[in-house]
Amino acid sequence: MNAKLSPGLLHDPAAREHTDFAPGTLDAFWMPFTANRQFKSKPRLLARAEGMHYWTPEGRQVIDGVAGLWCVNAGHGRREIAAAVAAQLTTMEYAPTFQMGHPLAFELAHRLAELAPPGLDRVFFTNSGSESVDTALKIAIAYQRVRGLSGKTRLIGREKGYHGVGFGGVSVGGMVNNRKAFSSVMLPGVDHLPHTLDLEHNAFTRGLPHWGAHLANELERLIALHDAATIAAVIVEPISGSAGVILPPLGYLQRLREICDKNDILLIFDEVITGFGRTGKAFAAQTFEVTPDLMTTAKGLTNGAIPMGAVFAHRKVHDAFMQGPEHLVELFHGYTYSAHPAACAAALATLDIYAKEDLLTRAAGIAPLWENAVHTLEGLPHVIDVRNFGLIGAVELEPRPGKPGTRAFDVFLECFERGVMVRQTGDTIALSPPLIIEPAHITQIVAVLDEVIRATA
Ligand code: PXG
Repeated sequence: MNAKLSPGLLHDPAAREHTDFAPGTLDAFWMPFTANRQFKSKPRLLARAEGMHYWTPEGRQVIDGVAGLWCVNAGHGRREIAAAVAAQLTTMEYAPTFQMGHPLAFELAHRLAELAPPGLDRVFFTNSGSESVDTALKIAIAYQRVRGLSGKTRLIGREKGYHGVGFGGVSVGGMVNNRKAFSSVMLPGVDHLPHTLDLEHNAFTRGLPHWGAHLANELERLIALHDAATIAAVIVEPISGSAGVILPPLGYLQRLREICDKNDILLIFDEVITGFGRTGKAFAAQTFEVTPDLMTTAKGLTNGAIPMGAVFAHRKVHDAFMQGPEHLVELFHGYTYSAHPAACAAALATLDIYAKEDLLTRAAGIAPLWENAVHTLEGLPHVIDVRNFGLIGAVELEPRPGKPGTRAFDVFLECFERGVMVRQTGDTIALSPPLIIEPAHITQIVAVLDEVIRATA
């Protein structure tokens, strides 16, 4: 190892070789969703990536069990994406999309509309999942207003839901740590459905649980409480990711759809993690055969290479806005970087890879092998549930008395030491590997998890 790495040297390509930091080098970066002081006392750095793997600065190979953060669906280091972005940046690095346009934005929206569930063929671009969620919530409320139903402003989310970190997203979200500091400044008029995680009835179910469809009927109770005339939309993740992989019971999403239809309420699917092949079709809406009115996406849209999100709107929602005088702006919403040219180039190259390599349906083929592999972890010490669907897996561990989350965190750390990157949330280990995963990778990931769970007290 060379001299200690100091802040002024961080830009140096040779920095990749360093893991020995001079005091203060890591201080300035206030890290997101991270125990900053703990991390900086023993940093875990990634310096390079290719295919299914990351490499640490010391050159240690780590298999990626979580596709970065559920986003690198086509695997790492895809040269086609890098080349498309580089070419776009040298041709035209930026163009506004407010009262102007550029060809890639229209081409991308068109390509996405072709992939989308039936009717969801109008696309609004954002830069992240959080922005997609807040955009969809605003579209839902504005949609009711343009129809003359301005009393329909209430939003219904779900306990344990994760919809990003905007004020709209945390208000409809249901993860207490993301909410409690902001509880007095949340959106008004929000209520929550109960979550569908139930170990008593469903522990160790393979695929979708059989018990729990009736939990969708709680929407009828909320409607009886608030009245449908006050409710704009219901938002749920078809499969919750951040809360530790919570699956929809069989028939649950269909039931939500029926109740929304009966009561003239929009249904929003947050497909930020389920979109782009994670469940075995392009979108979970297609896998579960339930079509929402609005669908939020991000992550896999650009394979994680450039930040971008997209909200898919049903044509009926979009067309409701296209009524007034034609010279007026229909929706007062948008971002400087909506449909950024470099992001569009990355997304188009990503869609080409997905098509060429059949990645959007690949999870369906490999899912049985994945399911069998992750369910071998049943019966290990402290394992209280194993859940799976498509190329998603979760192992829930019994919390240590009085120290929730620490057991799974220790498993996460030790897996990283042994060359496997997993994700910890509460006492659940979540898995969502790149969709290019091969059987040998599955064997390796599960074998290391098995060893580490056995070794973790
Ligand atoms: N909706 C859903 C369903 C998400 O999973 C967001 C919105 C927000 O996206 P942005 O791009 O604003 O972060 C997400 C994000 C995890 C994990 O470990 C999941 C997310 C982010 C970080 C970690 O499960 N999902």
